[in-house]
Amino acid sequence: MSAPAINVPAEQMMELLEELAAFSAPGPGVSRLLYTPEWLQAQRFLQERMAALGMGVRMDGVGNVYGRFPGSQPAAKVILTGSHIDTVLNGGHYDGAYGIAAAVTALHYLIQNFGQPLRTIEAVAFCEEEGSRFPLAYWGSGNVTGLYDGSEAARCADSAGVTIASAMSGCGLACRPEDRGAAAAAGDAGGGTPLREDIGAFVELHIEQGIVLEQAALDIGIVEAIAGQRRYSVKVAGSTNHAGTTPMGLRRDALAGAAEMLLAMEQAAIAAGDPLVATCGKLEAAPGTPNVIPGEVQFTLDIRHSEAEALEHFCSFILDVFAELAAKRGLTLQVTATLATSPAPMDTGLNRQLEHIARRQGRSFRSMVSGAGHDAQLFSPMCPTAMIFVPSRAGISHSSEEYSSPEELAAGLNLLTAVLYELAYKES
Ligand code: HGY
Ligand code: MN
Ligand code: MN
Repeated sequence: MSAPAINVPAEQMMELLEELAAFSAPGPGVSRLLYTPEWLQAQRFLQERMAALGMGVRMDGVGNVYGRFPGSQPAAKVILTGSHIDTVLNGGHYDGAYGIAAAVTALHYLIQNFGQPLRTIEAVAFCEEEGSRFPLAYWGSGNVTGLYDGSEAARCADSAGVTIASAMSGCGLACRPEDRGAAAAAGDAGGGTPLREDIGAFVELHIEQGIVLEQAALDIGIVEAIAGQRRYSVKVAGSTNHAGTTPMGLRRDALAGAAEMLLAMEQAAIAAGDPLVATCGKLEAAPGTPNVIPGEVQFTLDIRHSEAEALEHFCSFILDVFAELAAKRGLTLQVTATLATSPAPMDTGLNRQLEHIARRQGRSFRSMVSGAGHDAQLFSPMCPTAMIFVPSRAGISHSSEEYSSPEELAAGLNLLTAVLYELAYKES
C-alpha cells in the first residue's frame, strides 16, 4: 500500500500554540511551572480541546493528559506522540508546547482523512520535563516509564518548601501509588497509575533549541541520539563573619570557594571538548547581605555528554576537584545527585522511515545528536522511539526570544503526521 499524500494545514496547530502561550505566570516569555494555576489551566484547556475533537481524554495520577483515537486492533500497542506542557521560567512559546500542539493537530487530521487507525494513536502532554520548580526533572514521562514510582512526591520540595505531594493535591491529584488506585477506582480525573507498558512507539516533535539546522539552512533534524544528563545540587558551607573586621587569611568564605569550584569546572569542560557541557544555572548565597561573608552557598550543576563513559568520568573528576578545593579552604561540601539520564540512541528503523518521508515531502534534513534532554530519551529503552527537530531562530531557546516560523513548524508537523500514519494505519 503506497503512502497517501499528507498535507496538514498548520492553522489549527498555530492557534493551539497561541492559546497555550497565554497560560503563563506574569513576566517576560512563558512561565508555566508544574502544578501552578497556569499549569492546571493549560492541562484543563487541552483536555477540553481534545474532547471537542472527539478524542478519548484522561488525566493520570501525576497530571499527564492523554487524548486518543482507539484503533480497530485493541490488542495492538499504542502509537504515542507528544511532549511536555511545562516551561522554564520566562521561556518561549515552542519548547514542549509545539510537540503537543502538533500531536493534537496530526491525530485530528489523520482521523478526519483516514478514519479509524489499526493501532490506537494517542497524544500526550507530559506534566513536567524541565525541572524548573522541583529539584527533579521528567516527572511526567519519568512516572510513565518507571524512572519514578511516585514516592518521590513526599520528599521533594520546591524552594518555598512546598512538596510535590502537596502541590499535586492542590491540583486534585492523588500522589501516592496506593492513592492512585483508589482514585482510579473512584473514577477520579486525577487517578490512574501513570506507569505504561502498552506503548508500541513514541515520536516527539520539538524545536532544535540550537543553531545547527539554521546555519546549514536545513528544514528537519532527525535525532540519532539524545545526550545523557547529570544534575546535582551542591552545598558549600564555611562561616559567616564580619566583612569589615575579618582579615582575608582568616575567612571561610563559602561563596569564594564556590566561585573557584565553578571556574575549575568551566576550565575542565573546555578542556574536555565538545559535546561535553557543564553549567551552573542557579546559585544562592546566605545570608545574602553585602557586609556579611557568606557562610553557605547552594548551587546546581547540569552536566551532559552523548557518551555514558565520558559523562561518568567528567562527573567523578570534577566532584573530586570540588572536594580538594573545599578541603584547601576549610569548607564543607555536600553533593546530592538529583537527576541521571543515560545517553539515549533513537530507533534506526524509525529514522530510516523519517528520512524516506522527508525526501518524499521534499524536505532537506540531517541526522544529529541532541544536546538538550527530552522525554523521548526515557522511552528509547522501552519501545522504538524517534525525535524530529525543526530550526530555532539564532539557536535561541529557554528565552522569550525563542522562535520558529509557521513554515518551519508546518514542515515538522507534516513529517510527524506521515510517520504516525505509517505506524498506525499500515499493516506491520
Ligand atoms: O534542559 C533541557 O535540556 C531540556 O530543555 N529540558
Ligand atoms: Mn523541551
Ligand atoms: Mn526545555
